[in-house]
Amino acid sequence: MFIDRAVIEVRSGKGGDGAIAFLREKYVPKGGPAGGNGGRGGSIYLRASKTINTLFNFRHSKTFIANDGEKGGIKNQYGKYAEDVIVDVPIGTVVFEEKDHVFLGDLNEEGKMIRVAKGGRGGRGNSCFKSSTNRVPKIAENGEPGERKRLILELKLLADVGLVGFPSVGKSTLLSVVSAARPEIADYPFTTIVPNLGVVSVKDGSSFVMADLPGLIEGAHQGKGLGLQFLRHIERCRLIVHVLDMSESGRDPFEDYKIINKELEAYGFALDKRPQIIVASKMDEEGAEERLKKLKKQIKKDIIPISAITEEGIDELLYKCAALLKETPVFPLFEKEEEELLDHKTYTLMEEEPFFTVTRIKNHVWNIGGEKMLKFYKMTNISTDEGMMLLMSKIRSLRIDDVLENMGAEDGDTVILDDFEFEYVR
Ligand SMILES: Nc1nc2c(ncn2[C@@H]2O[C@H](COP(=O)(O)OP(=O)(O)OP(=O)(O)O)[C@@H](O)[C@H]2O)c(=O)[nH]1
Ligand SMILES: [Mg+2]
Repeated sequence: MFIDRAVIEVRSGKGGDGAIAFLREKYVPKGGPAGGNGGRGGSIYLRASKTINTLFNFRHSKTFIANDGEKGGIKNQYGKYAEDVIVDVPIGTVVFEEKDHVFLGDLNEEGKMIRVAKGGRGGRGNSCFKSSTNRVPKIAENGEPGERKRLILELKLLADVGLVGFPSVGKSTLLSVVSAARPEIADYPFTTIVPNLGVVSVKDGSSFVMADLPGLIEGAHQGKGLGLQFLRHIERCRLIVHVLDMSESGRDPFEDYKIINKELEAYGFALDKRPQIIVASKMDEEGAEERLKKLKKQIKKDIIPISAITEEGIDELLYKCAALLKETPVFPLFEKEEEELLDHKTYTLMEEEPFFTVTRIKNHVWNIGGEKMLKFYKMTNISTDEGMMLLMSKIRSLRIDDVLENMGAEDGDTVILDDFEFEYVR
């Protein structure tokens, strides 16, 4: 069975809570704040790996969980961060978040990784806060919660050549003749209900992968017949072999040809722009020659006549496929790079005038500015612990740490907001 779609759940770890602690030293009467930061929770990554060929192992909704970061300790001890979890998936897996079907990435190259659930940041311990009015704060941040998502994994067939055509035109038969694949063959429509793959070795020494796809009918792009599900599989084929039935099937091959091409075009993804080889099948049947003659006048393009029974035209077809593949690049499925999309959350806060700005003052020192942010700061009484907590939760909800991270801040960097200072925590 060929499984090409799976739903999994991923849960990244929560950040460890920051600690509240004080140094008590003999000759320092009050001591200073000394609560350490919590460690970052583990993230979850998907990685493309050639060691896996199908999504079979993900068949029963699987859950992947990363650990939480450790709590911060006393005496400024940092909590330990949790290890990230890396899940290997087959090359060619495309990842969507189930909710709203948001595209997360295309794992189309060996070793490529995408982060699908981000580990929560560790909370700041009280030693992080330095203000002139509240020198010994008794507050700490809790760790940021982890993310929980359901993901749809889709593996598209990585076939070079896709056989398309109406049901029963002989697609599976052709695949069985040119490769070791053994698809089901019968004279009723929709015999093939899942795609079959075969490796074709051409006599010139080259080889390619051919996919036998379920038959298409008019309206396939709207889901008719086996429809959409299978148009999806053609997306990655670099070359289309369009099979037309020359037997006395009662159908008009020219009509078939036009209908299928219309379906491909309507589906999008520039399918209609892929090179296409037109094949006239079942040439051993009576009357096939006449029908081919007529078809050639109608289509006015090269048509390769073949018969799976006499093997007429098979070599010619395979040579033609191999030659065209050499000059046909892989088609990009999505225009956007996933790097652009991954951290998109950070940039959704933009108003006409940003609430805050972040500037690098010098190495490891950052300044938060912006009129609105400064106004908020001035109106918050951080000489009380409650006030300071309010300020920190504002900083968190604005995702200022994420912006700092994107700008290259490092763990322990100093962040200045007017006369208040705190540490950046990774
Ligand atoms: N005479 C003759 N019959 C053929 C040839 N190729 C296929 N057939 C017959 O055509 C019928 C349909 O063949 P399949 O290969 O199952 O057709 P298909 O295009 O895969 O059909 P679906 O899977 O339903 O889309 C079968 O009865 C085959 O034996 C051929 O070259 N010559
Ligand atoms: Mg078939």
